[in-house]
This record gives sequence, C-alpha cells and structure tokens, in this order.
Amino acid sequence: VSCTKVIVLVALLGLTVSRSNLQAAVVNIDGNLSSDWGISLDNNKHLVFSSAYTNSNGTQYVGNQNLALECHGTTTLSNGRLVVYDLEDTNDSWDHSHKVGPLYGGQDYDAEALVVGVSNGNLYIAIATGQRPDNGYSYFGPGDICITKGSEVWGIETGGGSHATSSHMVVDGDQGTNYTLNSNGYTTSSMNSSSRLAGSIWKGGTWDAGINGSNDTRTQLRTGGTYLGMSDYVYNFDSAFGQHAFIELCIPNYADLFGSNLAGASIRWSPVCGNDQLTLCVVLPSELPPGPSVPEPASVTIWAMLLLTAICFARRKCSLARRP
Ligand SMILES: [Ca+2]
Ligand SMILES: [Ca+2]
Ligand SMILES: [Ca+2]
Ligand SMILES: [Ca+2]
Repeated sequence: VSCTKVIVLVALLGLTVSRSNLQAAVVNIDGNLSSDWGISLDNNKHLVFSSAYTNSNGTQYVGNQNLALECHGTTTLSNGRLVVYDLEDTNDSWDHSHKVGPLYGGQDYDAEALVVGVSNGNLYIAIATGQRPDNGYSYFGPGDICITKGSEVWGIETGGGSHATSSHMVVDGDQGTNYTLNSNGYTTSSMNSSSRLAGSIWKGGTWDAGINGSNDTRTQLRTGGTYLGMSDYVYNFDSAFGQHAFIELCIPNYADLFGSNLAGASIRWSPVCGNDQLTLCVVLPSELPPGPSVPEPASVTIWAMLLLTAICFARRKCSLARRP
C-alpha cells in the first residue's frame, strides 16, 4: 500500500469522523431549543426536557413541579452534545403570589433553564424563561447574562423593552435595554440604548443588584465596561409558546475574546429583580470527545484534521462582528 493511499484513507476517515461530530455540534441560533438542546413544549405549552436531564437522584427531570426538582449537572444529549445545565421550571400556571425562589413572582418571573455547551471553540448558551414582554410591562425586566471567573466579569446584553413589544424576536444589533425597578421588583421604566446593543459582549462595567432579599449582586449591566464584540443572539417569544420565551446565543472563539478558557467560571441569569435565579458553575466541556484508541500517528492525523475542519466550520457558522 502506497504512502499516498494511506494518507487518502486517513483523510477520508478523518473527514467521516469529523462530519458526524460536527453535525452533532451544530446549534441553530433561532430561539428554538428543541433539536439542539432537548428543551421543547408539549401540547399544553409546558416545557418538556430531554430524558438526558436528570435530578440529583438520577431520575429524569420533568419540570413544572416545585423548587425541590431543581437540578444541575453535565450530560450528553441524544444529539451527541455535551452540556452543562441548571433546570428549575416551577409551575407555568402560578400567579405572582407564588414563590419562585428566593422571592415571589410566579411564571412571569420564572427562570426555567440555563444550558451551556462548547463546540469548535464557540460558546453556546440557551435560556428558557417566563419573562415575556406580553406578561405586562411592569412584570417584564429580563436581566443580562453574567459570566464571572475569579475577579473577572463579562456581560451579554439581552435587550427587550419597547422593541420587544413591537416584535416577537429580539436579535443581535437591536437596541439594548436598561430597566428601572421599584423596591418591590416591578418595572417602572425602561430605556433603550443604541450604544449597548442586544447580543453585545462586555468586560467589566457596573452591574445592578436584585431587589432587597434576592441577594443577587449582578442582574443587569447598567453602565460602563469594555466592548468586546457581538454574539449571534436571539430572544424569541410568541403566544404559541404559552408563557415562555427562549434566549439562544453563540459567542465565537470565546477563549480568545475573553482571554480566558472559562474553566471554573460561573454563568448566571435572572430577571433584573433577582426574584428567581439560575446560576451555573461550569468547568466547560472539552471541545472534542475523547480520541479513539488507534495507533498514535493515525490518531494524531485524524485529530489534526478534525481540528482544521472544525476551525473552518466554526468560522463559517458563527463569525465575530466587531464594532469599527
Ligand atoms: Ca436552536
Ligand atoms: Ca415554569
Ligand atoms: Ca425557576
Ligand atoms: Ca440589559
């Protein structure tokens, strides 16, 4: 067998392996969490979670029950995606008198799922929540996504406000929004911002804390910070979803952008009041699955090809737009 034939064979094998891995790795940033995250809605518009999501006792997470069913961990979905998750879906029919923990607010304030994954150097985040603009203006104030590692803090602007009420989807580049609340957590005003756009990524800055009793110290990126770039971002809501909305985003080449690999970082999201909170401490899953136990030279070639293909794919799929 000639050397050329071996190389061609290894190349074909590498391409086959990489193709199957990359198909599993594709996340469509469309505000639909069904096929890529295993989070969908049943006929009654209640969340349904993939059987891969389990509670601390190892039983499947079913949602829509009570706070005791909050669960978090790392799992591999049926599509092959390795994810880190925090699920806490309280009853979708609860009114504002119900506790979502630590404070009250019912479904309108329910932070239901925060799921994170990494593929090909890109960071993907998905959120399911009851925070919808059509909850009523005073009940609507989605916080910004906060990532911390040691003393470093990054934020992703979620937007919303008046733009959200005129459109069923907030996307990257729409105006961002700052919400002002009263001491009970009701939104009293909101201000759109064209200098902090939805989906924009920031380092540092001054964060608002939740209301008294929520003990949430970073719910909303209020002022300042250094602009790093834009994510590929969608905040999707529709009456067809019942009282649910879905955030989905991709931060391309996140380790380069952040200057950190985020191992041991904490990712969190809550409404601006902090009445309900999701906090995920992630040691992010590695980008590639463990290599097959094949002879060393072939293995090296396959993984090198995987990496090269992955880099090409990542650049095509999710490119970073920087402000001039
Ligand atoms: Ca999707
Ligand atoms: Ca719920
Ligand atoms: Ca919740
Ligand atoms: Ca905001």
